[in-house]
Order: sequence, then C-alpha cells, then structure tokens
Amino acid sequence: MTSQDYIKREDKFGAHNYHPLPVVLERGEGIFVWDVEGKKYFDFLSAYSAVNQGHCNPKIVNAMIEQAKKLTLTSRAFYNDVLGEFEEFATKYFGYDKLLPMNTGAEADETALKLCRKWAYEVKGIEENKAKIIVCEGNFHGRTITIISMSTDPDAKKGFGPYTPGFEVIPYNDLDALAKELEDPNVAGFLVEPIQGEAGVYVPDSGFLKKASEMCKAKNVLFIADEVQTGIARTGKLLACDHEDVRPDILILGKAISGGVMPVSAVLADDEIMLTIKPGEHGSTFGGNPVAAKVAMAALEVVRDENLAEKAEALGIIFREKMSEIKSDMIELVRGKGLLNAVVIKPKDGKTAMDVCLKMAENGLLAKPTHDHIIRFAPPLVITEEQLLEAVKIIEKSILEF
Ligand code: IF1
Repeated sequence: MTSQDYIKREDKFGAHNYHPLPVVLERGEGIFVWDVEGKKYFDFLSAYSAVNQGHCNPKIVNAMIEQAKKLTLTSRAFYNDVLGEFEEFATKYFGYDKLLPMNTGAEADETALKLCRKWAYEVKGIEENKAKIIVCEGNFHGRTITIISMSTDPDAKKGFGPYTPGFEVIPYNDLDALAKELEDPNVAGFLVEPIQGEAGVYVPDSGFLKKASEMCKAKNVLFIADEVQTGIARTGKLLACDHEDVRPDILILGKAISGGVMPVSAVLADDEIMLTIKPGEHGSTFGGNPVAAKVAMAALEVVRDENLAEKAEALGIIFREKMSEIKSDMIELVRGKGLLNAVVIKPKDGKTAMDVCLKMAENGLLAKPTHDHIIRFAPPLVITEEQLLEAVKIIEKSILEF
C-alpha cells in the first residue's frame, strides 16, 4: 500500500475531524519518524509536545511492557500496588500535597474546573452555582463541551451549544483586565496557559504570570496553570511557571507526562483544595491505572536524568538565533521559550505557512501551521545541537525556495 492508499482508507472509514498533512507515518525513534515509503523526517511537532522524551523512548516503553504483563487495570474499586507509588513520586517531584490521576489533558482541565468550583463553595464560601472562573482569549484547554464553552475560537465552539456558564473571558497578558474581573467576589479561579500554544506560541510579557498569581492570591482566587503543553521541560524549565517562580494553586499536566506512549494526565494541588472532592464525587475508569502510573514515573525520570529542561533552554536560544539569521522576507518574527517556538510567516506570491510546511516535509522535516500563518517548531527535547543545526538548514532551504 502507498501513502495514498492509507489516506483513502482513512477518508472512507474515519471521521473527518482532522485535515492532516499528506504524510503516513509508520515508525518513530527519538527525534525521527519514517513514513510508509521509508522516508525519514525530523519530527518538529512532537505530537504537540507529547513526545518530549523522543519517540518510543526505550525506558518508558519497557516500563509499559513490564507492567502490562502483570496488571493493566483494576479500576479504582480496589487498590493496587502501583498508584500510591506514582502519587508519592509525582507529588514530591512537583511539590504538592496530592495528585488526582486522569487520562487526557481535557479530563485534567475538567477536573481542575470541578476542584475550583468545589473549593469555591466549601472553602471560599461563594454561593452555590455562582462561582466564576476567569479564562483568556485565545485559550486552548481541550475539546469537551465545558472547555469549548470557555473558548474564543469559533472553529472549536460553533455549533456545539448550548454552552456551560460561569466563565469570564479577558484578553491574554492583560493585568488591568484581570484586576477588574478579580473585583467580582464570585470569582473562584483564573485558568491560564503560561504560554498559549495553539494561539501560536504566544509568550506573555515577563512578570505577567508572577503578578497575575499575586493578584489572585490577594483576592483569594485560585491560580490554575494549564501546563499540558508547556510543562515537562518543554519551555526550558520543568514547568513554564518556573521561569517566574510561580507555584500554581492547581497544576494541570498531560501529554509528555507519559512521553507520548499512552494517555496520562494529572492534577496536583494541596489538601485544602484537593480534599474538597470526596469519595464517589469524581473519577475515571482508566485514571491512575497501573500501566499509566509506571509509564509516568519512567517518563519523569527521563526528564530529570537526561536534564531535558536545561537542554531545551540552551537549544532554544540557538534555534531562535539561527532562525532569525535566515534571510527571507517570509519570516515575520520568531518567538518562543525553550524548545516551544513558532515562526510567523508572511505570505509571499500566494505561498503560505502551509506551503512552507509541505516543502519542509518534502525536504525531510515535519511541522504544522497553526492559525494559517504561524508554524510551530517543537522537536523532542532529546535532540542534539548537531541535529538541531541540521534541521535548521532544512527549514532555511525550504523557506528560501519561495
Ligand atoms: C487537538 C495544541 C490544540 C493543550 C492544552 C489541554 C489540552 C491541550 C494547553 C487537551 C491539547 C492538543 C489537542 C490536539 C492538538 C493539540 C493542540 F494546542 F497542542 F496545538 F488542539 F490546540 N491543554 N492540545 O494544548 O489535551 O485532551 O488533547 O489530551 O485537539 O487537535 P488532550
């Protein structure tokens, strides 16, 4: 079968909820992936920053295989010998009292919203059903109906109403707007991505996160950080919040907490918040299953043992420097932190960011545009400087072909 055969089959039998690049991948190892024709690519998307530890990382895959041979799922109706080990490991790793395990990022965001509302009624004393949560324009927190109720992206939202109430939207990176909203005594939380991924790697002004968290604290409002995409060393620190020494009241993790081998997500908080959810009030069939627990511990060990945050920090500086040296009027600007970067492409002779991505694919590097004219570049954090420089050459060659 050729790539086209695979594409045709998916088109016939699969929902059309994506429009992928016409590349059919069959194997991944480290920073590389291969298509069904055997063509090799640099992966510069990393499954939206889920495979920070590299594709099929042996340590993580082996942890998965070993546990999968013993016990895959018990449900939470019973205890098992692995979940507590993971909870202790991860709470010490990130510095929180407790962890609530889920599977996808969206489920972790939903869990954080429920914790925030429960805490509002049981601890802060807001009137039942009156709690409000502040979110930002351009946010992306997942695809459930409550999460898209917070979205400002028509594509994510239109046609899925009626929407969940209780959210106030303010511009991203706008402390004055936040201050105004915080005057409302019914505000229980502020949910924010430390860097907005989907919006095009939108890095807020330095000091924004610190000031916002202080303003929330002053108003007894929970600062909730969605680090599903920016966490796990991607931006050059373990968490993007670490760049400003901000400790979120609720921390949301996903994607690379499993190294991309299976869905694992988690919410971390201290007892005052976490214990507002009582037995039987929240859960998930697969949340915290023994395989996920072993996989997540292995994935987090790789990040620590291979110093992936420091690497991302150093290589990110080199990447942005090299990208800024490319002599092309298609490159409007380069922005990012660590190895979460984006290039804003100015269309030229009708050629857009998508054309650049198709050309890069032809030249052996995979990336995908977000919002038409922005290309996100996010290789696995295990990339070496030499490989990064080789990849930059491919990017430069591709752009200069226009
Ligand atoms: C898609 C991008 C989109 C996330 C943040 C929660 C979630 C995500 C900050 C939900 C997921 C993924 C979803 C995927 C493409 C990708 C994405 F921002 F990363 F580029 F869509 F905006 N918080 N982001 O980024 O996690 O439930 O997916 O495990 O939906 O196409 P999930």
